Amino acid sequence: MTDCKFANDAEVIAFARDHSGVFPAGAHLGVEEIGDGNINFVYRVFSDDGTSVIIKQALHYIRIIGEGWPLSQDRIRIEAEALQQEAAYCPDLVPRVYHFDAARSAIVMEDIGAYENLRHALIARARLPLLAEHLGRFAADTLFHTSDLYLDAHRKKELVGRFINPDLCKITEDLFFLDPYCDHERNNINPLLWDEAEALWQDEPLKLEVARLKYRFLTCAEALLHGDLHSGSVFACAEGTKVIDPEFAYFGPIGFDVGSVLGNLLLNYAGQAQLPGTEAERGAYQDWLLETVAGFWNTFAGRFAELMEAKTQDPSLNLALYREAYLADILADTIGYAGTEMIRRTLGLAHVADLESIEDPQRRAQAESRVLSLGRAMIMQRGEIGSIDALIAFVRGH
Ligand code: SR1
Ligand code: MG
Repeated sequence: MTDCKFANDAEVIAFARDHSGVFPAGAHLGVEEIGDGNINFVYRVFSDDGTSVIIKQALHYIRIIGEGWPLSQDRIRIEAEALQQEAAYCPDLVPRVYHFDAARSAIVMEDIGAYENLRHALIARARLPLLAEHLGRFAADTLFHTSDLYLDAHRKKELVGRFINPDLCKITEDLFFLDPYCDHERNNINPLLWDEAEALWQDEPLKLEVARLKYRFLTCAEALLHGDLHSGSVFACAEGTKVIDPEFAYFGPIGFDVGSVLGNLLLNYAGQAQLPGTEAERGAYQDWLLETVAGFWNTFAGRFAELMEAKTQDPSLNLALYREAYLADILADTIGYAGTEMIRRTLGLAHVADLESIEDPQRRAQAESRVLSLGRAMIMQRGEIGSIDALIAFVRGH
């Protein structure tokens, strides 16, 4: 599979024509490479009449690093199977897969070009009326239906086996839970933040809590996670939402996915304070972001509790008190993992445009510093915050 890269545009076009079934015979097709992610190659193939498909191809290395960082191509099978799993419960919230091709290490899928990348939309202060409800439903339905609360014991373990994803998990294990907490060569640190980074490397109480979260990431096979549910993996518009890119999918702690969404909303919240615009515009958008945090969590928790009550077969797990306790544990994990996402996007290898697009280094450092201190506080106090309203008050007061 290592030599599967398309040699030229004609090969990409022929592949799309043969495996999508959407182009009329004889249609004239064009192609453009549109990938702006870190890891893969993404092509858009289009015809004169406006029909188009996306081809995502996984090579045997990380795109932004090159052959020096090899990566298993099994990730594209995992992505195709995860998209199938997600489509079983939220068909409206994921792109349609037309074809998976193991030999080419490629997926042919629906073009969601009418939707905007959520990260860019948030930076531009777009208000997306359906976002909170859609992401909350996506998280509740995909996570509940792949957990032991729904699946029978044999099916659950069979699925855990299909989604063993060691290379991609190792990226997260290192980039989230190792690099930002030491002077690692992969880190990317604003020089104005150097003193704060050094203080964090000496912060033993914080490192203890991060170790606890990391160990749960390594060992807690609770549900099939998307595994990389940051704003760049979501496309949205006023009418709908699509979640893409589940190549990091594996069985892990539910709070990791939920916390990734929350952490990314809060990264934008902190960035807004220094992005262009009047104070009133920025403040109003920060209010919308916090409403979205609450709407997302409330949809997720409400739907998850409903599914537990209606569909959990095991009577020893289907108890009102257990539902409440279970969601309280997920909230604590969510707050903690959100904190690790915020810290790794500030000190680690992979930064986010919500902060990077703040041109003035002083102002960027102010936003980054706020992210670091809020992320730390969320990790440390994740077990005490207790409700989404309390988290929002905590963020506002920080
Ligand atoms: C080298 S990969 C860096 C990041 O990109 C992916 O989208 C994941 O978030 C990963 O941590
Ligand atoms: Mg990705």
